[in-house]
Amino acid sequence: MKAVIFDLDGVIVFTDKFHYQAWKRMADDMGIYFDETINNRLRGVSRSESLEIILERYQGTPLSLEKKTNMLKKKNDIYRELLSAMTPDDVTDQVRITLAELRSRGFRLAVGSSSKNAKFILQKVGLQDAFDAVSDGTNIIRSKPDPEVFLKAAEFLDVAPGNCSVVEDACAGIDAAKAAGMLAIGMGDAYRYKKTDIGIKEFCELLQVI
Ligand code: B16
Ligand code: MG
Repeated sequence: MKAVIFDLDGVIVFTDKFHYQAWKRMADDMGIYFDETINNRLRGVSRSESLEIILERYQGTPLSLEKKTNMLKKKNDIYRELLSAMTPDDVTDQVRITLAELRSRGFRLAVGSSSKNAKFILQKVGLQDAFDAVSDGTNIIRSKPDPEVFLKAAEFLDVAPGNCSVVEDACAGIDAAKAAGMLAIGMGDAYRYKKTDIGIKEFCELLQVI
């Protein structure tokens, strides 16, 4: 292994509570039922695909593309406002120490996130210099489970996909890592997933498994 690619939400930071609050406000305004179980289905999924999942419960007249675009903007405006309150305290010491130790062992580190807000989040939590590359929702056409976001990360790092590990919390992200030909390390929801190569319960276990 020469490189480690990290998913962001659910691995490095926990922004799903902000996604939930933002989608909930938008869904309530539209009279659409939305709860935490539905929110769990949005992990690792792009913003526009998330909206389609939420709209499975929508029973009104068909929505125009313009209306959907407005809904996505509204959700993101609320989400960014919530994100702006994040500080370096939103990253645990365990994560910071483990990242620094992996780097000192010579691994190249990247972020591989579906989010278009990834760089903003990294800056808010003071991790903008902790990675050698960031591949995110702004440089891909297809989101997870497509391997594009991880293949781009490997390309940015100039490391062959077969020499990369991915750390993910979403099953769609593990599928993407395997489709990219990478070692898939699963945490949280992905800990027991059938395609996960190695499950870890704590972030610092990376120092033993890589
Ligand atoms: P945005 P990850 C993902 O981040 C989130 O898990 C997912 O819930 C979200 O819809 C997606 O980013 C897009 O985020 O609206 O900020 O572009 O887990 O891939 O780091
Ligand atoms: Mg995630």
